[in-house]
Amino acid sequence: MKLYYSPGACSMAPHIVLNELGLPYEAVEVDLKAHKLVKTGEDYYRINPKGYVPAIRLDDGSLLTEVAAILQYLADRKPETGLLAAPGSMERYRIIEWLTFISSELHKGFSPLWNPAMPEAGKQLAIERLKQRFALLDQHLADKEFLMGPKFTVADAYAYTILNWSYFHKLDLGTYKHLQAYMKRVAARPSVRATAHAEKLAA
Ligand SMILES: N[C@@H](CCC(=O)N[C@@H](CS)C(=O)NCC(=O)O)C(=O)O
Repeated sequence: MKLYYSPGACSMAPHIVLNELGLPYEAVEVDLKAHKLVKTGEDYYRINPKGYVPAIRLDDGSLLTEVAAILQYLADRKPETGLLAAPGSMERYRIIEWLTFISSELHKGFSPLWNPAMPEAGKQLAIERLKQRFALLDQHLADKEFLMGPKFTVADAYAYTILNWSYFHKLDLGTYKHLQAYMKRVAARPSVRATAHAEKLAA
């Protein structure tokens, strides 16, 4: 299996999950400005017409895209790890509920902050909206170790990856004590440390 990624991008979520699962994979770095593979200069649009990461090349040669779909595919390779609940269970729908929230409310909520053409007022509106989501997460995590309770799941890999962008954009998580503690807890996991190291994000 191949994972197409860019350091610190949303592709970090499947990268963390691959390390959690201990599945064999090759990580292929994409230059997102040039839309080319860093090592070979190959045109990334020829690999993934969407042009964005993550994408995974499966052993049958097919390509799977979209973070939420990739995370579910990966976790289903090793159901015994509990990174995702059994198909048809209510727990699984709860995890999908989180994946959808993270994708549409957090991941895409950050988009205006990455856009250099976005006026400052637009960025401020996006920040206000994100802060509402942070407050909700903070409340949820007040009595939980992870989003689903005591167990780390694919939703945590995705949430951590996206919330990590707060530091880059200098959004202070200090007022969200439970969320801040959660970020530290997830960052300390061997899979997350290994991913940060592999993506050359670790100090
Ligand atoms: N809907 C996609 C969005 C992926 C996405 O936003 N990828 C960003 C990095 S976090 C990217 O590659 N942007 C570069 C581009 O769109 O050209 C998903 O959920 O996987």
